[in-house]
Amino acid sequence: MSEDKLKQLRICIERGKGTQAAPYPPDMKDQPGARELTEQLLAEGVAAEKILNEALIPGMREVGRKFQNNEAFVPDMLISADAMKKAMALLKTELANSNVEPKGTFIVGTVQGDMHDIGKNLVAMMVEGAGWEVIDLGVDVSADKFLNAVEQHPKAAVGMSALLTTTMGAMKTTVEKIRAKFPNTTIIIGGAPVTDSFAKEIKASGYAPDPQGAIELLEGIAVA
Ligand code: B12
Repeated sequence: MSEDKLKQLRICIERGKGTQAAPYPPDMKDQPGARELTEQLLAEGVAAEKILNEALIPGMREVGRKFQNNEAFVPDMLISADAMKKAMALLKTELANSNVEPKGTFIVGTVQGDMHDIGKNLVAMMVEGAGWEVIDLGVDVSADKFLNAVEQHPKAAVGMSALLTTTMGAMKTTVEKIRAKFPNTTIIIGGAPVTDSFAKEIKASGYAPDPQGAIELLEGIAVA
């Protein structure tokens, strides 16, 4: 039962069906959308991580594959992203773990020139759920804005996301700017085009391919 719903949810993300009331896509009219299915799965006791890993992320991955093959276009990615956000808003409360002392502060943002925020939001949400205080600077964040946040929270760790090969350069500039003033700040990076060797090249503290990896990095790397 839950397996069918997970599959249906993955299709909703892929097709951009956010809610039951949404008129798009027409062939899914009146069917439950990402919001309703997520609500039902949570009510059935399915773990938020399972919903994320088995429905939401694979759904988005499929949209990306179609976009790459010219089978889907920017508007398709946008409605899928919107459906994903509707589901993620419901998972956020499940993943947040509010009544513990924060393990540290995590400043996160998508670098300058880059508007992709789904992966960054997931990382923020999971790190918060793991017990960190999260300061989310949003998207298109300049090096100065990152630096400013570190100046206000000098003990914080920093996470940067980039989804475009063209914005990876902004990560380098931002790391340099932070390191010039705060040489020991923990800086972790991620996003589809980013690699471990790129992290080493730009002198970031580490790279992780997913939110769980981000948590492991943050908890493995000592934060002053
Ligand atoms: C949705 C999407 C969009 C949406 C974004 C909506 C939003 N609010 O985010 C919209 C439509 C706006 C968009 C726009 C564009 N996009 Co786009 N987009 C995507 C798509 C389909 C999915 C991205 C996504 O959300 N994935 C799901 C999340 C969960 O995965 P993720 O972001 O990789 O994050 C995970 C990890 O990387 C990691 N992670 C992420 N951040 C961080 C940070 C840290 C610190 C750590 C440790 C880990 C980590 O954890 C996450 C969870 O596992 C990808 C294709 C793809 N498969 O990646 C293309 C893609 C990224 N887009 C692409 C392009 C080209 C564009 C545009 C230039 C298109 C255009 N012609 O206008 C614009 C650029 C706009 C801009 N300036 O940023 C290309 C990039 C190619 C490249 N190599 O540079 C891709 C790869 C599509 C493709 N196959 O060609 N896009």
